[in-house]
Amino acid sequence: MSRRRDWHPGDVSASDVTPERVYLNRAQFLKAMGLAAAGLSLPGRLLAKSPFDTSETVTPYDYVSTYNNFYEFGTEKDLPAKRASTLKPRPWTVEIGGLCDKPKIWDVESLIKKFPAEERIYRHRCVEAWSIVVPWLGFPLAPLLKAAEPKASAKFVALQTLMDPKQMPGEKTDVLAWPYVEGLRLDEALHPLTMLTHGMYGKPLPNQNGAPLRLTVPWKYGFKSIKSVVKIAFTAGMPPTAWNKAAPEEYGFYSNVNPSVDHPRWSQKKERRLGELFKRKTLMFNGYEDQVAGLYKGMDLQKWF
Ligand SMILES: Nc1nc2c(c(=O)[nH]1)N[C@H]1C(S)=C(S)[C@@H](COP(=O)(O)O)O[C@H]1N2
Ligand SMILES: [Mo]
Repeated sequence: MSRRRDWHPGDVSASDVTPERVYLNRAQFLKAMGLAAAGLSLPGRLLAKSPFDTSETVTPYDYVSTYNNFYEFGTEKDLPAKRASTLKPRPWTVEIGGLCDKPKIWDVESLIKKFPAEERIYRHRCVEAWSIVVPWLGFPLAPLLKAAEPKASAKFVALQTLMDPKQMPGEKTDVLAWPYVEGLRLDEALHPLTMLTHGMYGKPLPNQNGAPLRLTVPWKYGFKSIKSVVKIAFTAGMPPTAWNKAAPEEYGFYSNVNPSVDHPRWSQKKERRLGELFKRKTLMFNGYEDQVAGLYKGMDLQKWF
């Protein structure tokens, strides 16, 4: 009997699902994604617990799909789920360019076919001090970046969300400078924890969670995990980021989860896990310290917040 409470599509608040049940759901997901039809064997990692999984309780699907930050659909948490049906996640292309030898415009379908889907259960900590635990489906960003053959001068990666006020009505307002942009240092982007995600809870990603493809960087505050990505570019300098432009004294470029660096307007020491009554302590690097602390060796994380 697994100690971990688990999810399954269709009854996502259920707990203690058997490994067989998880297997079936994962197999069904692959079938739905066309992988079984394409004659590909099921990647072993989908059938077992990933070494990247947290063993913490998965947050019920209803929280994760109805309590969202996605300012392109409004600034209230309930609005993305109500309004994001105007987003058309197919057809969709993602351009990989900038300082690289093999730039390419990928169709999202061919990306998903080329890079095998993995399920990973990650913690996600919003800078607003709430958190969730989500079974994402996606693939590590590193092989996609390497396929573009970045030049030696490439030190950062800049990412951009779709700019289309018809599909994303919030882009008609001036709450942020659109399109939403984000960035990572190249070594952060290549870290094995960094994923491009196209599904969750065994199903394709709902629009409000960033369909068809969003970044997932679990040791950073949630706003680094940019949604509905259309462009990824290698750059020499630190790229601008949407929240840093909006309030530089509140949101730094790195934005690593760090309970000892408070936001100027609130503490970051604790967080509310959606669905739980009592606050829990926020962990350094959101609990991924063993994996990522080496990236920031010798850096003053009070300065580089
Ligand atoms: N394009 C875009 N990406 C975005 C946001 C946004 O407003 N626009 N919000 C960010 C914030 S603040 C958080 S906490 C997460 C929320 O992801 P979720 O809705 O899947 O939980 O998305 C991030 N990515
Ligand atoms: Mo957030």
